[in-house]
Amino acid sequence: MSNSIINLSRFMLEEEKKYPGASGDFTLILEQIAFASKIISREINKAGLVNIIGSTKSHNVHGETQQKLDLFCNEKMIQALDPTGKVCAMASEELDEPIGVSDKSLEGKYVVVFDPLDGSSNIDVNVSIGTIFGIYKRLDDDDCSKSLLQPGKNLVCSGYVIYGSSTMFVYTTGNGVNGFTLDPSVGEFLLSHPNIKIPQFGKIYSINESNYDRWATGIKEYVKFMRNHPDRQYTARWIGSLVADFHRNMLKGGVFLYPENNKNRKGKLRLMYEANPMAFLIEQAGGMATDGTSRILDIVPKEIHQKTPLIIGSKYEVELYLSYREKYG
Ligand code: P6P
Repeated sequence: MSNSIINLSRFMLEEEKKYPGASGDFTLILEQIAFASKIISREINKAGLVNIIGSTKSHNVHGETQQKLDLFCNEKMIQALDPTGKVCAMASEELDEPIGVSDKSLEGKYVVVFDPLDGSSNIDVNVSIGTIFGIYKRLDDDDCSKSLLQPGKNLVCSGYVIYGSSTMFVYTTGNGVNGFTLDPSVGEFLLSHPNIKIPQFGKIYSINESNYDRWATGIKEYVKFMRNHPDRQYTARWIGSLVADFHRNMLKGGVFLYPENNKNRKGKLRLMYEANPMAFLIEQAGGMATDGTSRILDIVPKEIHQKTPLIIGSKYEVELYLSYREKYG
């Protein structure tokens, strides 16, 4: 591929050529997610100026107050995907049940899971937030919604969009991780971070230490060790937006932890549209993702909104966590 400026569309077409039998359906889905993210980026970047900031009166399935932008972003993702006729089912953090698709989509060969706007509590204070998505092939089953409950190892694509100092589209189809930065002047995502690899050792650990007293002993001992590692100087960073903490750690090296605690016994993050897509990305970038006992991508889901502990990042720090849980519980 020449070293000229590569936009996302061209990159996707080059990728598609590697699959001679490709119908273009998958590329269209990905293009539409990128399109929706541009609309979302535009709204987020002016959220402070229009009456779109603030909470609605409604709550999602987890009982969390839905911000106006949450619902806007959810709607844009659905509007972008449904008309393609290539997606036969969708699941979103913002809706209790899988999203019914229009009749013509019933023949769609793919299903999509997404968190349309992760980190909502940061919207009103202008901190980075993101969209997370995963794409599966439809299983040979008439009931398309069953295809939404696949383990993460079946993902054919996952990615996120981070709405921060710039808007970036980062995704994998199993051939490495590539990052594209939005140039708003032309409305194009341009390849800015080719073939992202996470350092094997990090300098950052990300965990909400206000949960310290609710943790099992192994987690406490691990965090105490990270504070005073004999060989490595770590710093703590916690933005409170998974996409932002994850993105920084993937580029700089480090570990993000949201383990179980005695208030959130299954952890807080959702398996299908948060942990799995990030786990696919981090493994493609050379890192690891676990729930403390199993590889995240191996977990067989039981329901679309189920939660999981998530420890994800550089191999050294994740393996060290596993050793502490094995030793201390
Ligand atoms: P806490 C945002 O609500 C989120 O789902 C993730 O994006 C973030 O990492 C986590 O929850 C923050 O949780 O308990 O620190 O507010």
